[in-house]
Amino acid sequence: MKLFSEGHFLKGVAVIALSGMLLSVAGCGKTSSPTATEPAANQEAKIGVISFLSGGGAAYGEAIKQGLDMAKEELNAKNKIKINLLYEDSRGEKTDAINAANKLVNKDSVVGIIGPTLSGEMFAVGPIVNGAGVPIMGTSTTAEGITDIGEFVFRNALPESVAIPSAVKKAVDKYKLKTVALMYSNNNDFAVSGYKTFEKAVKDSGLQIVATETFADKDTDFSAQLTKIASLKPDAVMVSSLYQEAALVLKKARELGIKVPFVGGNGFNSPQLMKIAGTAAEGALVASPWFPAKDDANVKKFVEAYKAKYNKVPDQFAAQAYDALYIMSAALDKSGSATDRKKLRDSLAGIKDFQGVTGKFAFDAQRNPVMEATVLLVKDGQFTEFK
Ligand code: 1QQ
Repeated sequence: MKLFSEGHFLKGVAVIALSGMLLSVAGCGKTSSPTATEPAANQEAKIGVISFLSGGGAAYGEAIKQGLDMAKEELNAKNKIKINLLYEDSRGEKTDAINAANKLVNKDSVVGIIGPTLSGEMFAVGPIVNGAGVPIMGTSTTAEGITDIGEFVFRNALPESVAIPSAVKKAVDKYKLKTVALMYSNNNDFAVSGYKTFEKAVKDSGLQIVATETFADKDTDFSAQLTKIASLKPDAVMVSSLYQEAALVLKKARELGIKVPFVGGNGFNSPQLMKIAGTAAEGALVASPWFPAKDDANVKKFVEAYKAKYNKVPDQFAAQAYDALYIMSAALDKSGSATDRKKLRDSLAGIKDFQGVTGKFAFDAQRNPVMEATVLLVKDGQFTEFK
């Protein structure tokens, strides 16, 4: 099934061997002419979206929906295959995500699925959707092992295995860290995976871990864990959780006099972190492929259009979702069909040269993104580039 091995891809041999299959598209409006069968005009592609649209992490899902809706409008104004997005709210719950996936696959007969939002949800629905032969692409699922679920599973979310080590390295270099405390939510698959990545990254950097403290999703009281951490005086604290818990951890930590830098995982990448934590979020670090102030024409155009439509700056989740629909649409066009799931899968797997708002993008042989992270620092309530 694989189009070519990772070795080939890394050596760049594939670029020559498969140049006929390459696809070059640009976010904000430009797609190359399809190289396969020219799609008939006005076919409709039904794409299911499973998203965290209500409950404690709904800001992630809302951003994702806004990014997708904006991309859909732009794409439908010019492309032959028209996209219809069928939204299902999973509330961040595995059982709801499974029900949504079954409905989209069996009842709505979607050609592909975008989502779900959380890695834990993807671990629950991925095997079902993959087994049904429906391509599914996570735009925010960053845990280890997501695409190992199967060959129909893709993601354009930057994996924590790439993001976390780059944030840790920058923090270590800049702040000359020697000791750290780790904290994570132990009933969230993404957070547990991120914790393991943090642990490896800090050990690789030669740091000493003075404490490892856990909590659960929806917890609101972190005083016991943070009182212990305060007494151990680490040089930094690393937190793997969604924004709600992360923001409350930051608030409590500052209250207890813990002034050191906090390094977060992908859960930190929502403006909700600053909204809930206020000034307690100052100094938090996180790696992301998205930086809205980037000096890049595509990024500027997207940020302006998004601001005009939604009256706010797009966050990472909006940007990755926006790119994801462009990637899906380019793959649909290239497959020449609005309904053939297998053709869409194979076409997606061939995306190698996509220029999106989150940068230059390709799927590697394991259907993970090849893209770069920027380390961001919360300063004056904004994500700024950490230099
Ligand atoms: C995951 C994540 C979350 C932060 C998405 C909202 O990265 O679950 O994988």
